[in-house]
Amino acid sequence: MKFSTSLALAAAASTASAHTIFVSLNSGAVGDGVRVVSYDGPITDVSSSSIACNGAPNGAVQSTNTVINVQAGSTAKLTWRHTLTSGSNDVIDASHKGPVMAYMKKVTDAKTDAGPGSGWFKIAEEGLGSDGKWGVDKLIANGGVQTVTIPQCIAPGQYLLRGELIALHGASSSGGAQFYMECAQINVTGGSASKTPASVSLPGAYKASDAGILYNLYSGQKTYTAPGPAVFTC
Ligand SMILES: *[C@@H]1O[C@H](CO)[C@@H](O)[C@H](O)[C@H]1NC(C)=O
Ligand SMILES: [Cu+2]
Repeated sequence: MKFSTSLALAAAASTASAHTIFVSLNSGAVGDGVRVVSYDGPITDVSSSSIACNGAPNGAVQSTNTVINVQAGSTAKLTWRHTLTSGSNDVIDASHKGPVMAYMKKVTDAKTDAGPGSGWFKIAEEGLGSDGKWGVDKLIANGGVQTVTIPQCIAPGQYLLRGELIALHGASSSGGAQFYMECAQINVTGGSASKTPASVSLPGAYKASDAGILYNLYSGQKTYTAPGPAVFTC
């Protein structure tokens, strides 16, 4: 048992230098209001329930009793780090190019809602810019901080805020895209509730064959279409 564990750790270590975790929201501490996993590996099966808020095979999702108040219409800062203890100079390996996105889902209780299922809408997306820079390039340049706007027109109340990064370096073969995500527990205050976003299911919204998931990063393509729905706007 001990032997097989150390073998597994050795195998993981050879690729672990490149992974990432959404560790904290706004000025919160690591894992305070954000459900982190201890292992920074990707989800690669888009039909897995772990595509919503992480989980197997990356270990148990750590629960947190914090729900972070966020004003509708304000910006939220999602911090990404290579591991739970990395600094701002260690966000993710630069080879891991791809989009950085965020989704939200209205829930009754942000502390207990597991995440998978319907109700998800996209609020932010940074794909491939006309300057050739990916969302991941900008995230690294910004010290791992992803800034998103919480829509002003949604209903107040509790939500899960899902930060997502897709690394495309292996995405030219099916199942090779690496999905990284965590869910933060937030309480939106002051929303006007004047619009109800159309929503999708996770798992469900992504197919392994989507143009933004089965993608050759090295063929010189100048455009990229991120998977999932269009970004919701007020
Ligand atoms: C959410 O914010 C509202 C308005 O400030 C407050 O009444 C409510 O207690 C908050 N809920 C949580 C779970 O923090
Ligand atoms: Cu990696």
